[in-house]
Amino acid sequence: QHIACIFDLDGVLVDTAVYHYQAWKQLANSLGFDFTYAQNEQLKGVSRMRSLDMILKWGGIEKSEAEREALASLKNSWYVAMISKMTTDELLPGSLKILENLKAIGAKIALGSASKNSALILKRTGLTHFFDAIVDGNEVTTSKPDPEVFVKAAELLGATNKDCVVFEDALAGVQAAIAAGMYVVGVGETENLPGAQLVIKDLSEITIAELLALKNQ
Ligand code: B16
Ligand code: MG
Repeated sequence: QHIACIFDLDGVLVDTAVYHYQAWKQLANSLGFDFTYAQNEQLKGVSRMRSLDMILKWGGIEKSEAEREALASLKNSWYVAMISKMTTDELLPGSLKILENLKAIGAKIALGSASKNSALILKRTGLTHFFDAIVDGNEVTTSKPDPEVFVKAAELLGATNKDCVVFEDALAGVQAAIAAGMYVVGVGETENLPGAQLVIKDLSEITIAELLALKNQ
């Protein structure tokens, strides 16, 4: 099958958003402020340093470059402590099944994530072996909505961009996939993911047959 699938990690395959939220909240609280659930939504798919900059702005706080590096490391140490205890129970609905079914038809599978912690998360949740290529925050210089992460993933898979289907829960990720000329399946709410060819609530809502039809239309 001439189909290659590129999966975002947080919010598509695994439920790590709650841990990012807890760790950022703890950091903001330690600096004497808080942020809302709606603000937290804006952090999805956004890199660690950009997330920190947004949070500091919400708190009306300015920090030097060195202080920002230290704060980002502190947040990450709390986050890593949390994800180190993750289990396969934290896979989102349909993740395992779609990966198994794609493997069964010989489709190529890549990860395209902004996270620098993807290796640990994949290991803890037992997903590592499904991936023919892994591109995450350690490999890219420009973050989503720049298409770099998905373009690199396609290159590693030996697939042309138009043969790739990207699964994304963040608007920046949907925009990145469109910029790469790929098909996008949004995971979440339609109103949050304009531009996606199809939006599903979670991966249990799509079959391989539907996926092939989407790509061939
Ligand atoms: P880390 P994704 C993104 O992962 C998350 O959605 C975002 O909340 C996080 O800030 C970013 O990874 C960086 O993560 O701090 O672990 O490097 O959705 O692109 O898989
Ligand atoms: Mg995501």
